[in-house]
Amino acid sequence: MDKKILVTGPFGQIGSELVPKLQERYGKENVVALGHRHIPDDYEGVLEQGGVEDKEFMEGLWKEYDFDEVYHLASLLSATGEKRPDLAWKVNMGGLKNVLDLSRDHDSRVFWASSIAVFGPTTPLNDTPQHTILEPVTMYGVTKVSGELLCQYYHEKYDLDVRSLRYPGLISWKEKPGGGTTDYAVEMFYKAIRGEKYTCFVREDTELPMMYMDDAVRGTLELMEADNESITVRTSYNHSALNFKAGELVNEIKKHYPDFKVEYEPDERQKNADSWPDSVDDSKAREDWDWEHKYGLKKMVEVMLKNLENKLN
Ligand code: AKB
Repeated sequence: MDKKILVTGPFGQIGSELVPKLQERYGKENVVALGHRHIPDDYEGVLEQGGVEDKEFMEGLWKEYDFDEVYHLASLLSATGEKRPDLAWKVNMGGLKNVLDLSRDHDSRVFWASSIAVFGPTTPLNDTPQHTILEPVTMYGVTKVSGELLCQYYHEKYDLDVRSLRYPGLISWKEKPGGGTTDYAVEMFYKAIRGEKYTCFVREDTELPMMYMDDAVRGTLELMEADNESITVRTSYNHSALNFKAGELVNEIKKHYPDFKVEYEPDERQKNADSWPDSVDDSKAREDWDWEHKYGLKKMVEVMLKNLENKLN
């Protein structure tokens, strides 16, 4: 029998790339996209519309489709979460609780998106270990740490098969990120190609872990396909590829666009960036389910520019 899959947040930065991959693997008719407000005109596939925090609505979905797998991506990100902390709590925690409860009751496998935002100023800054101090200072980070503990609790208490990744900043060209702190890394590419000056909202020396979207999507699918026995982390895996300072990314883009100009005007998002690690140790993911990234800085910039040039021209 075909696998039925639910994707929440299907039209965001990750979802818009994950959904086509899932449709290819499992058939368009088997992947249900749960959209909320913004539904792209060109989406082809099964669509439902509603909020993840609405329990009755979510119960109705499970009754109708009896999902085997859920990719729960819907979330407010760090910058929006600071503007609307109550809403961030409601959507991020309410949505996850509903997904975990229904998956427990219907025996669905869950993927949930966590983030490097679980870390905070007291976390070791370099090569941040898998098991370490988690004292985030953003509401987004607070919801991600709480969510990780809830996932582990459901696994321990109810044997729920829940898997998760702490995504770094994700760099992609299909859909722009929205409401995050790492968004500057994507915005730069748009400005460089359009021949416009970029005003960067973090300092030049701000260093963060980042990843090209193809690696992130492949990692997500590989984690979900891994044998149950090989998964030893039920909070969320550190997931890493590359890390660079904002100024280093500018220099790499300048190799292709020498006239690209950037000025730095840090805003309130600098505080979020400063509270996150420079680099993350993801050896547990590499040991447990053979995670391997494919894109370093040079290759990521080349591919990103090529794809975005095609898209914009
Ligand atoms: C954000 O900047 O909020 C996200 C994240 C690191 O989770 N991209």
